Amino acid sequence: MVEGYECEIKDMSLHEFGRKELDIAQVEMPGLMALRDEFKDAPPLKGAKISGSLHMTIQTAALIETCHSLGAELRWCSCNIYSTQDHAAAAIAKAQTAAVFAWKNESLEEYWECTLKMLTWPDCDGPDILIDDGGDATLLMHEGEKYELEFEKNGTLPDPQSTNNREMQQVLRIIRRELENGNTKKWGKMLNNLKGVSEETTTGVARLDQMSLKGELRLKCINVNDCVTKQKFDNVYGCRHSLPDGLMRATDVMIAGKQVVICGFGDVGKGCAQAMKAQGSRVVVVEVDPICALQAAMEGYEVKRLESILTTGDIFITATGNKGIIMAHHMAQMKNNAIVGNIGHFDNEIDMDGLDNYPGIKPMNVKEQVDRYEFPDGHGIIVLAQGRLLNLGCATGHPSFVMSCSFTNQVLAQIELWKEKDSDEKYQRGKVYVLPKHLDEKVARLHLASLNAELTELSTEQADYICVPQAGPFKKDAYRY
Ligand code: NAD
Ligand code: RBV
Repeated sequence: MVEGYECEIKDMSLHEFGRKELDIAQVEMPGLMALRDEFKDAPPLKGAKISGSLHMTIQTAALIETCHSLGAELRWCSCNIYSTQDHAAAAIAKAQTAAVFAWKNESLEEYWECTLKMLTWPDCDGPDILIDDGGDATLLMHEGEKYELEFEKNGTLPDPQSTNNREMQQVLRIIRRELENGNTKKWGKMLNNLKGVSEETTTGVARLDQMSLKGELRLKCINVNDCVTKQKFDNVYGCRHSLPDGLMRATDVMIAGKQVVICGFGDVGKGCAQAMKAQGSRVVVVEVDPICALQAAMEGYEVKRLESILTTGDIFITATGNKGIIMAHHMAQMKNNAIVGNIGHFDNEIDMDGLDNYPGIKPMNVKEQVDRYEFPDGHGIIVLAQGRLLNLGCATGHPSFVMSCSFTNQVLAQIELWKEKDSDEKYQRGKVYVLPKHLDEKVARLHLASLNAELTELSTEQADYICVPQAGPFKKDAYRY
């Protein structure tokens, strides 16, 4: 590991490569570049200390440097142990546009140590605003405060062995160590100081909503995922691009002709199914929601239960954001060399523990992020990225153009939270908000020119006739796109 100006990365010598790719990416990220230009004379994030937990990729580097150019100071880590692009981390560390703690192939212990460092600012209580992807940083702070209150009440410390969940063991280990070191108010003070969080992904938003419902959420939150220009672009078209990218880089398998099973036909599943269909595969969808199941059927996909296609499927992809989707006993019944991968945020969609502990199982590493598991009868399956999101584990995640849409929303959310830092009128702690539609339309507008798209304008008569303002918003909030 290279340690220096507040960074822990794999290899600083990769910085030139990272910078070259970043320069190319910026041309593909017109939304972010437009914000840099719009606010160049009055940087709206001036004075803000931003902590970020989001895949440390080239696209994220462009997000970091946009926030930096808008006046923020940043500390960053990845939100997945396999998703960092080491040359992106090196470019940021070299330019010192953020303190970076991330490398590809972290252990779980390293991952949570990086999260701790990203949240711990020298000489103050913590960050002013947070960018989170999946909610791990938010979780650490809230769990931390919970145990601080317990400790204050009766001196008890969290016990990492009290749970079988390997991630939670690390969370509890870190919280315990901080308490033992006398940092008994760290997380509470951090939460009090924090002006808010903007959350990137479906699963992170689900976590925030649950905490809010239970009255446990301590932060003002902006749900970036539900911006139309995020959810209906990144989740759909991003995955449409990066699922086949991950599959091909990992296995180079011929997708045409194969039976591909997509579990979950939400936004991500829709993009995945489209990509597989376009490759000439026969797509089968597994769904629990009758509306999504009917949508899948109307798109021409077969809709089946997993059990019905276990022995015929060639490629199985989970995209549900739920847990326990493909279990070890399912994998045991699959064809020889069936490929199993997940593109949902967390690694609990595929039962990796069950597979690792399957009686007589023989795991064999083929290459980075590709493992073959052989069952006692001699047949095996190929698992991608150990069940973690394969588009970022086996490939480089979504491409720049679509991430420009997502990240322009992220920057707008950060500007909002910072602008409203001294007031509780617009945003209140414990609640989750979405950005107004006019900003969503602005983000889309910023991306049209580089695709040579010509936008038609409404006449005043037409605008009156359909009852919308001539310059938008063009749809009601409930419109589904
Ligand atoms: P979504 O809610 O739109 O879709 C999930 C779908 O899964 C729903 O239609 C739901 O009915 C279905 N589902 C739930 N449980 C199921 C089960 N047991 N069997 C079959 N189907 C089931 O969510 P989304 O926006 O599509 O996101 C899915 C996941 O992907 C989330 O974890 C999200 O955070 C993640 N995500 C990943 C990337 C990436 O780059 N890898 C990008 C965007 C989102
Ligand atoms: N995602 N980021 C990238 N290239 O940086 N690719 C995908 C990238 C994000 C995407 O927004 C999704 O919601 C989230 O990763 C899931 O962790």
